Amino acid sequence: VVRDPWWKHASILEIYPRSYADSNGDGTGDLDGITAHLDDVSRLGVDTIWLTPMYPSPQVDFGYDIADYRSVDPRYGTLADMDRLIAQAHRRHIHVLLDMVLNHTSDKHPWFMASAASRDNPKADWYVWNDGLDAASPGVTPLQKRNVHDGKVPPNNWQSMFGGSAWTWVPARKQFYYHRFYAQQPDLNWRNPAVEKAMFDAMRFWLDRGVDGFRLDAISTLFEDPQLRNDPERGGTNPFGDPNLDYRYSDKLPEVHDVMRRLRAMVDTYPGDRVLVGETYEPTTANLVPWYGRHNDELQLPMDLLPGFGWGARFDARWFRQHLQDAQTQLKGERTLLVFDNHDNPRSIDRFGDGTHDVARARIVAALLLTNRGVAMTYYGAPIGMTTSTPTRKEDVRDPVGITGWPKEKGRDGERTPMQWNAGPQAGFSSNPDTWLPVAANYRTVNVASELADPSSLLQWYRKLLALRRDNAALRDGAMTFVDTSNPDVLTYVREGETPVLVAMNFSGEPRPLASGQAGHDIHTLAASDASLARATTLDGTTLPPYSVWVVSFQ
Ligand code: ISL
Repeated sequence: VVRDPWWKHASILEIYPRSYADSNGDGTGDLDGITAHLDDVSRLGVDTIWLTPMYPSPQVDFGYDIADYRSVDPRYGTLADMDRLIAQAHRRHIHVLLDMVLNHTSDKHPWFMASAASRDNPKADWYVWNDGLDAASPGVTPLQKRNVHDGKVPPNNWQSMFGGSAWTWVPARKQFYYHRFYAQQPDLNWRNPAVEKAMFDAMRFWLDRGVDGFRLDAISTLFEDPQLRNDPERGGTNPFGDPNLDYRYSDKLPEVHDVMRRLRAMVDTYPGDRVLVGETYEPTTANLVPWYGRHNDELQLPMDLLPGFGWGARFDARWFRQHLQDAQTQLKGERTLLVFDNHDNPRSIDRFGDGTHDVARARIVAALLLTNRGVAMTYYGAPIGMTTSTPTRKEDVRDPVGITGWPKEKGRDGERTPMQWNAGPQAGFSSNPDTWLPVAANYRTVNVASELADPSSLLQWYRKLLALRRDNAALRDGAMTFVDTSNPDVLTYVREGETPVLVAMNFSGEPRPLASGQAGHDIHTLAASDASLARATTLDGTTLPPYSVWVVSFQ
């Protein structure tokens, strides 16, 4: 018997260490805080945690600017704490994924400090350096002209994702370096084999310590166009006041797939089915296909971020039916990894809510996430319905994206507020009233302790669906068959199996009849958002209350 690798059925919880649990009272979360809550992770019912970066870092981008890939930031603990976290997680059969930032390091990483010191040092070619152009040369764009040093401008119009030029001048080298993100996040030069070796060695360091895989940050951005061509302007301006660019020449270059294949081969030398999850922002399902690799030899789990981001995802039965169908038909049986929530985007409860039925709609989002055939990923706080608490005053903003982009772009603090454990001081996150971001105002009702005590809470709904995903054979692995496929309001599918399971979701604010074409079976409700559904006796014609979900097995 060949058993599926564990990750094919994983339920992953993203944890933002700064915000999960503060064990030492400094107002910032830490590793011991996470370890202390592993029983809560088990109780929720996920089997995998992904920690966003906990490595030593100046914290300009809250850890996505790494200064040492083989240690732990003292604010979060020690390497011994990390070893204990991994061991304690494994004792509970929880897998641990770490974040791996391959595109860039911190500008305080010793590699960059050496590289920036002169043009001839052992690390001189580890980053993307360029002499620039004479400011007076023809074709120089206005954007380049904002960045003149010693009569030189950057070689092209590339912009940082976080605003301003993507090139920063270093007087010691009389050259610019490229940074897709903040200037404090210089891009590594992936055309230099020494860089690849150093980064793979860093990953081996953690694989040897027992981590079960990595979430690869901003993975599409590793390579830049060798000719450094100008990105085309798309018209209009972005929230930072710069022209909108199409990131054609610094994103998704084909070379990244060669690295992914070598990386996968390296990771596959380890026992225990280690897994590579990718941060792959793609506007369509078809665009995700290349990330799996032509021979399934790249990422096992590229993230499908469509539901978690822009690109037209709507609280709409038709949109999600199409999206889930695309995954079934286009991904050749590979697992999807739907992402609704993460540390970069407003929480889905707010994006898909209407202000009145937010929790009811969140139950549907939970059902979409947890009853589809794929790997599920949720974000800390989503299962209790934590909301986005975006700062209303510039002086309260901590995310530099919000500081430079204010007021059009308010940054990502809103989705990173402290975890709400209970109704006590600081929501049980910290003993210190001075938490790094304020606790959201709704913590007295929206918290783990209150929701555990309430059988009708969103948390109990998540727990129920997570348990079904784990224990019910059809939900775990069964093919998805969509029924009543032109219904504009009700999304219905069957997860096939010896005992099939029907999932029906009414996206509308009106009652709607279920049209399953499955009348006459013996039925057994597995989960129902409304008591009336638990009493239903037929699969066809049963009234689905507004914003309801029914998960029902039949024979
Ligand atoms: O945040 C985004 C959309 O809301 C993306 O543009 C995001 O900046 C990009 O996908 C990369 O994100 C990742 O790398 C960044 C880091 O700031 C993000 O937190 C991380 O998820 C740089 O390391």
